[in-house]
Amino acid sequence: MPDLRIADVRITPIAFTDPPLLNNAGCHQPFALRSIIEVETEDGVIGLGESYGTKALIDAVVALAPSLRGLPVTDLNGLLARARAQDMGGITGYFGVQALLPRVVSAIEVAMWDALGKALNMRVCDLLGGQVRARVPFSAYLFYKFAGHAGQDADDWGEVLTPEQLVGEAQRLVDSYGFEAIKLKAGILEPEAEIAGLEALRAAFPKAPLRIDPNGGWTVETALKLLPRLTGLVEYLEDPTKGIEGNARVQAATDIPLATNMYVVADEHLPANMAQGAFRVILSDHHYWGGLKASRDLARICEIWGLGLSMHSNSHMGISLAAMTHLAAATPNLTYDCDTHYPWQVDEVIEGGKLKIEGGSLAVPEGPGLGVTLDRAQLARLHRNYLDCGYTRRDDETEMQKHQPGWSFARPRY
Ligand code: GKR
Ligand code: MG
Repeated sequence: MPDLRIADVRITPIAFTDPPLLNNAGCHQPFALRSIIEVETEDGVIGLGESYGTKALIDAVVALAPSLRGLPVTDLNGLLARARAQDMGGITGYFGVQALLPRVVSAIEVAMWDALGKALNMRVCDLLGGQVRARVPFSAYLFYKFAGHAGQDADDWGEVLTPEQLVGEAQRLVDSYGFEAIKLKAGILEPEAEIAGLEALRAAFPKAPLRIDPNGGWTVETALKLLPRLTGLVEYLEDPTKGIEGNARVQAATDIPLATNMYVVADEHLPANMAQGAFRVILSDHHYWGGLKASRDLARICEIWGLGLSMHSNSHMGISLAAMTHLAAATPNLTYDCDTHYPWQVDEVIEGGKLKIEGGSLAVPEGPGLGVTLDRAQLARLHRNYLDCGYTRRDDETEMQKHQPGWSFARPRY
């Protein structure tokens, strides 16, 4: 029997290049932050995890690490208890103040699963209950974007601000990865202009399931006004307005399912969501729901309550994609193609380079655990980026002001 006790937990912040993608909070910075977590067992098996690169999360993982020594990698309750014993508080992020605890637990929990799988020569999707699909479908994730970062040349995607440019971006993503569903990140332009973008996508891709996500950037009134144009156009409407109450008003006025990765993001939001009939689809994310086990539990809750289920994404590397894929492969009631920012990233931290999304889906990586291993040279390079760029958190608002002086964050905006 292998020695499954934790000998060491390490976290390495990294920064990788990111294009000037737009969203309701502003513009992506030239580098996106992330962290790579390693859980090493007494036998020297190393499990991998990937999480946010925000300094507050890194500090919390570093503070928790010593208390995890000696804990078996199977002891998820022990992990939770030790995390609860720390005073973690919250971090201010893209969705407002977010609890740190489930994020810290998740960062380490994924690496514990990977270590267990590698120690037992079993895949994480098998440990999570068994593989129910060979490949996991992902959607094309469209962003409006500037041609280049402030003061820099245009990147090879160029500017995307018009319906024609949007169709061009979609075509490139569909041609390169075979995506079927298409998601549009909205909440940037005037809402009518964004719906015109969606209509252009419909004309260009008559069969593609479409979604639009203004990140709570519309008022209830705006969302209600747009519903007739969205009906029959989108498979779901993602976070059209702010809060459970506001979205419940929108959901009451339409048969289009409302989806969220912003307002039902923790156990305590579920009762209010069900009582008020707000969101019908949960876009789960193991990075903040408390890990892979908690996400499997969430899937069961969605099944019981008749909620649809899919996956949210942020800018990420291959360890996160592998974890999302194992989780989705072991989740029977995945009802929509998952989101991923992955095509927007050129850097990679795993051996062998980028995982290959083909035909709109990704096969579960082969091999034990998550099926991925660290490329230490890339880890060192991306860690150097982190040190050099000097960022300690994501700041889309300041970045946007470099392109449009005087711009300020507003939610709702329209
Ligand atoms: O990367 O700009 C972005 C996205 O807006 C991201 O921050 C969101 O978390 O993908 C996200 C979403 O679906 O809301
Ligand atoms: Mg969203």
